[in-house]
Amino acid sequence: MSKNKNIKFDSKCVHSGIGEYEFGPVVPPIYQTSTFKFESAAHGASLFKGEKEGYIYTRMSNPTVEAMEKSVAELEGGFKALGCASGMAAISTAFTALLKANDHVICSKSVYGPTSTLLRTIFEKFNVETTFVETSEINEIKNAVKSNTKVIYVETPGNPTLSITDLQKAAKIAHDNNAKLVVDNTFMSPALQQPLALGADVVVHSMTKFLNGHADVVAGIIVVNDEETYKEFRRVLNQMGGVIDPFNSFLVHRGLKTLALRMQRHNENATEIASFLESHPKIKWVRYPGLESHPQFEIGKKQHFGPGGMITFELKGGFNAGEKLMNSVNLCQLAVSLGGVETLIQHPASMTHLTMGKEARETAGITEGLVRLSVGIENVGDIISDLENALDQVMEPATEKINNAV
Ligand code: LCS
Repeated sequence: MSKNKNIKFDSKCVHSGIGEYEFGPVVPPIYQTSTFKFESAAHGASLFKGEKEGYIYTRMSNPTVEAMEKSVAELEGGFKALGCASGMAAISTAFTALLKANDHVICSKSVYGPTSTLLRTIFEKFNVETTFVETSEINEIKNAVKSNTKVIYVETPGNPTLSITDLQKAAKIAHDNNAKLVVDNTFMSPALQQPLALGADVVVHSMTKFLNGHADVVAGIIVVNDEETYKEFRRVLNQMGGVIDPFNSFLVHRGLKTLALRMQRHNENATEIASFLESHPKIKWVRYPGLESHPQFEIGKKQHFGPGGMITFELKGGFNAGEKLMNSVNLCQLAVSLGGVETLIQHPASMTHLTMGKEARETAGITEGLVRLSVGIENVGDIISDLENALDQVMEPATEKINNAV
């Protein structure tokens, strides 16, 4: 806990997780070591038995990792957190800890492609069945519940459709049926959405994105609400082995200090860019939680502390026009991933969501022409002129011209 429990979120970003260290540094040192010396054989044995507290081996725990974990747990309002090697390591560890053969999972249709593929291929191999539903339609969750449903897994806003699920309602369905609600909070970060306070049992993140914020780390985290769950997840993570390393923990912890500031700028820039795109004649539709045209705008308003930095849209000219746009940007970078300080643009159907397959993409609303923008913290005027110039390179689609002429 921070020295002052009552400080606000932006102050917590700066101060949380920082303890006392030799020589009094204000930043936790990087304990770049795989192992820790014991005072004696008996001391080593007592650490392994759990009779004494202390560090043994970095896969089990490490002070630099712990400092970052404390910070994220505090920002999410959770009991404790477990740093993982990637977002996918966090997600697969959470599923492994919560599921056994013949269990059933309900998962949002619109999730990061490999999350869907993980359930469809690897967990299916172990006889875990998954039903994919549009979790923004709360009745679809309710109707999918079976007697063996153990996990309701929600990504909100979903990647890449940005559909928003009412977490309070999803938590009630989970708890009425003895299941756990697991929420991927990657797209919002705890600065904009705190699922545990809304009833979720477990939060996962790709810290590769907004939490680290600088596109220079691959990392993940799981946040849990109670000691029993923490112990079980720690045991599973230790055995599966997908832990974060001290240097990446240090970088993420450094990134967290500016989380509140960065998210504020992501909100401001994306709000302006979403309006610009929505009013542009070559754009067919725009999806952004801050636009009133978003189908779950009201849920977002209630559930979020800001609309976030992610926008999806489709050009009237479909995929070909989107491709031309992506090849014509200059300041915006054509790359997957998201949540960094730089604006990124990508095409989910041929990139991040390729492995899901066409059918799963179609039912999730991931159209072939959908383009995803992760709005950075550059000057918003510069981002808009880059998009404007790129849109100028896009030809008017022939069909649109005909329609307009009629
Ligand atoms: N959850 C969400 C919502 C994600 O967007 C991603 C990665 C992951 C989990 C997995 O995290 P990782 O293992 O990569 O740290 N999303 C990506 C994307 O949309 N483009 O590239 C990666």
